[in-house]
Amino acid sequence: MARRRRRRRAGSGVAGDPLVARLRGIVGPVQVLTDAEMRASYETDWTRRFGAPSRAVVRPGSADEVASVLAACNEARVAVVPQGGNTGLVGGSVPRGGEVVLSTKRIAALDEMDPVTAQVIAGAGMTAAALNELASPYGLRLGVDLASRDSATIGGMAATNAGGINVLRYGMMRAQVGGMEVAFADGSVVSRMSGVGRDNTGYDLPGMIVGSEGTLGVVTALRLRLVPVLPSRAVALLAFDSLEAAIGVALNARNEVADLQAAELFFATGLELVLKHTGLAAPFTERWPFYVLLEAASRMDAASGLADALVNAAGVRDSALATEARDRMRLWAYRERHTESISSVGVPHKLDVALPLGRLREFVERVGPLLSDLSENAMPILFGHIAEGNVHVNVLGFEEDDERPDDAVLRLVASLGGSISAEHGVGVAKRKWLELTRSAADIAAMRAVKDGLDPGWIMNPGVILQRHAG
Ligand code: FAD
Ligand code: 2HG
Ligand code: ZN
Repeated sequence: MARRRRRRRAGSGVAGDPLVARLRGIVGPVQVLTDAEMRASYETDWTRRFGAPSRAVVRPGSADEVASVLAACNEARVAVVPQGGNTGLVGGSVPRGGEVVLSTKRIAALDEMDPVTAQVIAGAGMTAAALNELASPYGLRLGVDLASRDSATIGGMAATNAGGINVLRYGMMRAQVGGMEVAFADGSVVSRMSGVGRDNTGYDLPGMIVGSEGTLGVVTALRLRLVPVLPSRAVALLAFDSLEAAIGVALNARNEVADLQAAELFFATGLELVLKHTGLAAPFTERWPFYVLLEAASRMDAASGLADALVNAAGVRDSALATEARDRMRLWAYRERHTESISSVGVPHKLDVALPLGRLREFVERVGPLLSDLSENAMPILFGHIAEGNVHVNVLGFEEDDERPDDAVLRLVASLGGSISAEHGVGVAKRKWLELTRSAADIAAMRAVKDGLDPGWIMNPGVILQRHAG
């Protein structure tokens, strides 16, 4: 399943490829990339674990062009991999070999900004950071925030139902989507963009496209609900020597800090890698095994609510509180720079899982020994969004193709009643383990949807589902 990138020579056979000629006719010759060097960045994923050569990379500039590209590929029965910012972490945004990559990067225009309803309409290829920059003069921003904000597109975030750091306050991407335009494999385009507050006319197609990871259609535009930019922000970093205390304080904060918008957990192993990679000074004079980061935001004085709630928090061994932007960013860096720091030392197996809150501690305590039993080189690094029990288990020390760590961790998660796919998606990385938490009837229903909307299985085949089971 996981594969090392094997590059072949540029555009072999492309000169006479009738599909490539047709795609050039649709989007213009410059927007169809066949040269290996030009295609390279579209063919390897962020983790460096997934990717293979594509047939071509096509960069349409409008929904109509997307629809025509899909219709052409459908007729030719050539698979299409939709791609936004290519920051996905489960191998769903890059080819497995020979597909057409459909990049949405050129479909990134702002269509409408409505400060009265606090909604925006924009092209699917707009990045989260660009959207926030456009919304900021109106005192608004996207309710989902994540460390990949500069590259991740709103289309990709909808396609993966992205979560990030503010889910406990604003929900995941599905909660932000107020309307959607989507192109299907047969070249049809469905637009549900009215923004009417109550509309239950039939099936919720946009709701189903959210989280479908490019397997049902290509999102071309979105109407998104925005949230206010809250000017007063405070971040607390807390150190613990007991996991139970760390989890307890973080979960209590959800009830006790009215303006809480983030609650994150990380561990000494991850912090050490971050310090080494970034050169940041350690947050405290002493090293502690467990760290919780809390952020509150409000119109006025977020700090006092946070500080009051923490005054009697049990088991806190050291703490830092920051209100100025530079200080807040420094505390956040200890948490947000985990992903790049891990990547700087190897290619990890990334297992984005969620546990029922009551089983979180048991999971954290069992997962390390479980991996050590598999290999003495196992190096698990855990961190995540603790309010929803979302743990990012990154495992170093195993070959890329060795599925044992994935299998062991996902089985443990399932046995504890958790989810094997919390916010990054299933992609190709976890497809094999779908049955752990989805029944045969459930998978059959998903297949029926896939068969109905994409009968030729050209939309990102192999992501979430394999055409022929197994
Ligand atoms: P891509 O990576 O290009 O694609 C992801 C999937 O969506 C693929 O299956 C692709 O086929 C499909 N897709 C993309 N665009 C479309 C479209 N327009 N229509 C249909 N399908 C499409 N994720 C989180 O949820 N929370 C986090 O906190 C978080 N933090 C991250 C931090 C870092 C440093 C990195 C590198 C990644 C992080 N991610 C996080 C993962 C990633 O950023 C998200 O999954 C993001 O939503 C992907 O957006 P993208 O535009 O890069 O999509
Ligand atoms: C985060 O929360 C992202 O920082 C990335 O979801 C997680 O690298 C990871 O495993
Ligand atoms: Zn995350």
